[in-house]
Amino acid sequence: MKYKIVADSSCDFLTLKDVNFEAVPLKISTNDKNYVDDAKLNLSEMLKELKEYKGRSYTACPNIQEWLNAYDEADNIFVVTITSALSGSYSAAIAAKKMMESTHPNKKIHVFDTLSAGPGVALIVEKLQELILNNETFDEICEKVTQYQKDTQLIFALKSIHNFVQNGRVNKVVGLAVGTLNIRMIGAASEEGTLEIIGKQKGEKKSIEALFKEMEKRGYKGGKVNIGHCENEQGAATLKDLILSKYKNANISLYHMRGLCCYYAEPGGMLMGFETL
Ligand code: X90
Repeated sequence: MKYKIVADSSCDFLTLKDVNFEAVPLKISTNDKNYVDDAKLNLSEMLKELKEYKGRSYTACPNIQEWLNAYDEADNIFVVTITSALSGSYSAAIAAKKMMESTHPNKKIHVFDTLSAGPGVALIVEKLQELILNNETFDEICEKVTQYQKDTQLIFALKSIHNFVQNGRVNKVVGLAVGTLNIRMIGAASEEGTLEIIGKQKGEKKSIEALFKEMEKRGYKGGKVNIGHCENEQGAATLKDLILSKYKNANISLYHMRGLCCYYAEPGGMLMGFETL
């Protein structure tokens, strides 16, 4: 096949229909065990073990060699990574691109730094899929997806950001604000791709309403929505119904996220990527 999409596992996809696709896993580890965020990961077992685990846990992005392996067979490759503001995934993907291009000058590789995570990354991957299936050229696709990124946003509600704080990815003061009984932190991916806090809400119902309000405030007009959750099917479904009650034709996908996003979003967490077109 002519084109290939390669994304790190923050996109939550294991496969993608009708296009050549590969997910490169990030890793989650404790001092006792490593979890690879691929199709073989037993997600519910990982979440259960992490809940019981008393020590520290970590994550690691794909290394240069892992990206290189995924660039192997195709000639036109689109690479999609989690925000470079919180992970080394993008830098490793760029380093691998440079190495591959020096030995294979005819290969075309473009790396997108999504400045987002989870359902935000998924929107970019799906847009690439759509344009590839439309038979657009490599350069056209790069241009359109770069524009499309500006027309998407990511917001979320989290019950805990313990793992963010533990891994030094937000400051402690922010971390202390949540974790209190029944408090949800409402946040967004900032323009720079960092975790930005918008406010706090008490309880699930209020936080779902706040998410809906926030998406409209940020320019949602009935476009596509990806809702990813971690052990919160019900909250995600309530949010979906709320969006549909006003935007009847909205195209909304709802799914359980994979290892990396679940690790940081933590059980109860919900992320929403949406178009502002
Ligand atoms: O390189 C690594 O070890 C991975 C680090 C990833 C850190 C970010 C994970 C985000 C997962 C959680 C909530 C959304 C925050 C979005 C901010 C852009 C999703």
